[in-house]
Amino acid sequence: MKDNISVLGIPIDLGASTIGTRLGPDSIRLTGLLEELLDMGLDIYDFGNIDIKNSNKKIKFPSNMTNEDRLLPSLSHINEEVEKIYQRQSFPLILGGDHSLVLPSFKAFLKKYKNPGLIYIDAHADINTEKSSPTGNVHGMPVAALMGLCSNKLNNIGGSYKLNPQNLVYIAIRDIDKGEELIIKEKNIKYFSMADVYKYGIEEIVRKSMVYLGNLSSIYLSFDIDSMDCDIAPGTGVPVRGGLNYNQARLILSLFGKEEKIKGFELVEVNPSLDDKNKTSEIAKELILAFFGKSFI
Ligand code: NNH
Ligand code: MN
Ligand code: MN
Ligand code: MN
Repeated sequence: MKDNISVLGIPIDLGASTIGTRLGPDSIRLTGLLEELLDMGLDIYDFGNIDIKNSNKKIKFPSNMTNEDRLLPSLSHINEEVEKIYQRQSFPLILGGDHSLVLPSFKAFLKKYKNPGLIYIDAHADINTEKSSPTGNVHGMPVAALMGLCSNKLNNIGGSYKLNPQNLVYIAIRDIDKGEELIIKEKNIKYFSMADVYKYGIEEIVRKSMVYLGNLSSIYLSFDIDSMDCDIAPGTGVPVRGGLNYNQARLILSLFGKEEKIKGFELVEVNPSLDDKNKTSEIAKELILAFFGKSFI
């Protein structure tokens, strides 16, 4: 299935702390990603970018959801558009956009596949609720909303389908808020920290993740570019040191790309306005090509 890809850009930054991830999909496209995928012999159908009404201001709401007024309808709209690409027999590739988009994108996946898994590669856990969030930025909340832990207006975006906490694996997390730590402990959520990455190595982390999710038949991969070390991939809004290096990121994606059970992939949080000469978009392209089987040598 990974030889026939449906591409969708989601140029949103309403959920992020800084504006600019709305430029992510086009910046990644400009690197020639789709042309290189075609050169690899893959079939591509480009659904283009969703039309999102972003805002250049960050407006606070009593709900503690920044930009709530524009964000909620945008997330519902994203869910409808992602469902359209799922009607095509193909492998979905989503280009973000801030990470709030995983709420509607994974809801579409939850609707299509029974009891799916989620592999979440990120410096952050994105499991704040509106109550626990220190920032009010919704890109720090989608995982909690997928489990039904936020307010219903967020939980019910794209339907009331829920992610089972036992079907989630975090990789590369290293910047967790207090409230998030409590939820991860209480729900006994599986994670591999950067210390685990160095202790076991990438191949073993991938193997352990697949074993942990072994009884599931469909898994979604959500890759936040800030899982990488910010000295390597600086074009992102909440940079954190000590992340995956270039080879680790490329290897992890090439190994997950070979897994048949992985049936959807998104790469999010590239912010070209914070980047250094488009380096982060170039890296994003290389990672996506690795996922779809570009050889290392
Ligand atoms: N945990 C912080 C928050 O809730 C940061 C989240 N930022 C991200 N997540 N980039 O991936 O705002
Ligand atoms: Mn719509
Ligand atoms: Mn994230
Ligand atoms: Mn992150």
